[in-house]
Amino acid sequence: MSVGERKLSGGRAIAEAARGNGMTTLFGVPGAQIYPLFDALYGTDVDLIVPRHEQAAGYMAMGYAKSTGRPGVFSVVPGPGVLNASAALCTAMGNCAPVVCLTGQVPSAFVGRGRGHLHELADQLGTLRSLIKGAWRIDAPGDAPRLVNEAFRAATTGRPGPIAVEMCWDAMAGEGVVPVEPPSQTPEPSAPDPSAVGAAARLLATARKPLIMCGAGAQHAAAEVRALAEVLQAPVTAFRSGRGVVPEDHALGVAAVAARELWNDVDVLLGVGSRLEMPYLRWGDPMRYEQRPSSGPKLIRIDIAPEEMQRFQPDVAIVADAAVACRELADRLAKLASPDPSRAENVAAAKRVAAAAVERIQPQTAYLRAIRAVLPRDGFLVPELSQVGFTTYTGAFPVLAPRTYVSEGFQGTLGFGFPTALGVKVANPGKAVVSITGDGGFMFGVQELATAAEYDIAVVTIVFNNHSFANVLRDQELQFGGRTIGSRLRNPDFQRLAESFGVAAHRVSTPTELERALATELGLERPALIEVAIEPGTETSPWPYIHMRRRPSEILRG
Ligand SMILES: Cc1ncc(C[n+]2csc(CCOP(=O)(O)OP(=O)(O)O)c2C)c(N)n1
Repeated sequence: MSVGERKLSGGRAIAEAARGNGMTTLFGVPGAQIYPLFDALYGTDVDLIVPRHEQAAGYMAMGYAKSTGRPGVFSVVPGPGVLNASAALCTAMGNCAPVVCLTGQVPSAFVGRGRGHLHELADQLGTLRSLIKGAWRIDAPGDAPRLVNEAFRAATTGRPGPIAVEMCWDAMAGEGVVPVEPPSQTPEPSAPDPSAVGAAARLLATARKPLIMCGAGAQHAAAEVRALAEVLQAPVTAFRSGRGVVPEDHALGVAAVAARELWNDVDVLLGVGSRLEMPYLRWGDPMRYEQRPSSGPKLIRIDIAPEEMQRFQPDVAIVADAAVACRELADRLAKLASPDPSRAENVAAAKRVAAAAVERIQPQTAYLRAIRAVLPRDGFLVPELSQVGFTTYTGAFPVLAPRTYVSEGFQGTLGFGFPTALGVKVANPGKAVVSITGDGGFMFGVQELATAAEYDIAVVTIVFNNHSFANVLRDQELQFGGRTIGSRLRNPDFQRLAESFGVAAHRVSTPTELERALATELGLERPALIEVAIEPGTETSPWPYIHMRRRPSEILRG
């Protein structure tokens, strides 16, 4: 062995390389093929959190990643472990979350033989590659530093996303000579094409009513987006993943309903790290695929992923990091821009319309206001597919800081919320974290009450219990002549259930009671569940204020 080389098991080589790349917490469920990886954590400074289902390991890693921008790492056994975590992996992919999955594989002699070895999948790498950003095998301990570095680099660069690495059972247990390799370095973002920046600046300089729409790709660029918005006096909006880049209580921060009120008059739309789902699918026709928007404002897009420019093809494409591109645009526009002086009043008026509109979505808006009243500005909210969760899309819950609204992304994965919130709290121990769920979605991950109690993860989970999959129930009542099927739920007693796990519990039935109980629990810093009793069928549909074909002011007029 030469200097610096050591003899290590495959599992230890992976663990050390992951630690070198910043892994301080591993979420995972052990099993035979990955024992050496878990053993390598014994006595180290890496915190191990073992959830009660592999899906939660994936969601916790996603919550960790989304709330910090740093990679979230989880480990599960191959085959069923990977498949149990696969909805979380798809969700992380849709959410552009830098997640690294460390898994095993059957013994090398059995790969591809179809012999039915423990946890065998016909093609685990192929399966994973069809779902996530990348997946590869580490054949020998000596390859681990390079290939684990590559996993962290790939997860975090370009458009972030999940990466999986697997190692065969014998290779992970066996020893090999492992070279010393420095951890991967984040490359400096490359400069955008100056001619594209110039073309965008020219369009924006003459725009009278520009709008900026952010996605996940803008979360690290809050200062730059805000500076650009102020130069242009352009309102900044987002649907889910880009919320909080400009706080929604800033004069230029507008959530979805206010943005829709402004939309018909927008002459230039600047998308920043966003798929632009809201204007073209939610406010347009979700069934019609358009490669190039056929109507609406001129479109400028800033995106790190060149392939994104082939989807909603823009008039000007800037393939670049959002922070770099926005800074360059703001510099150029500082002298060129001549914002419309009436824009500020225009935006304020749209916000007033939005406030009146969301007041109609009751009781959800009243409950969201109660949560906002006690959640600090930098506290996190993890919504969930539910009546109250959907209502957050409208702006009824203003998002006030980057990364503090951790949503499900386009997969719309019911059940993601509670376990994701646990990962957010692990990554942000000093911050308040609230998870809101329906009774249906909460039960997808109810077993994680044990994880919250065991590791003292002080998430406050608010379960809005309407004894139904309320959205499904409403759709069946409205669209299927009242033939409701499979949408009513008989639930456990949530208070007693939580208490049996050692989690504090409350039951409330008004927004004022919720505000009081939440304030108490946020002060106590302990895992807690608050059940909100909701009479089935009493929640106003939020959908008229999400899929808005018309201006909200027109919807309000009836
Ligand atoms: C993985 C997955 N399964 C099913 C759905 C379809 N779905 C969307 S919302 C919903 C009902 C959610 O019910 P609940 O969590 O009780 O919230 P509520 O709407 O009643 O407030 C269902 C079944 C989904 N989005 N994701």
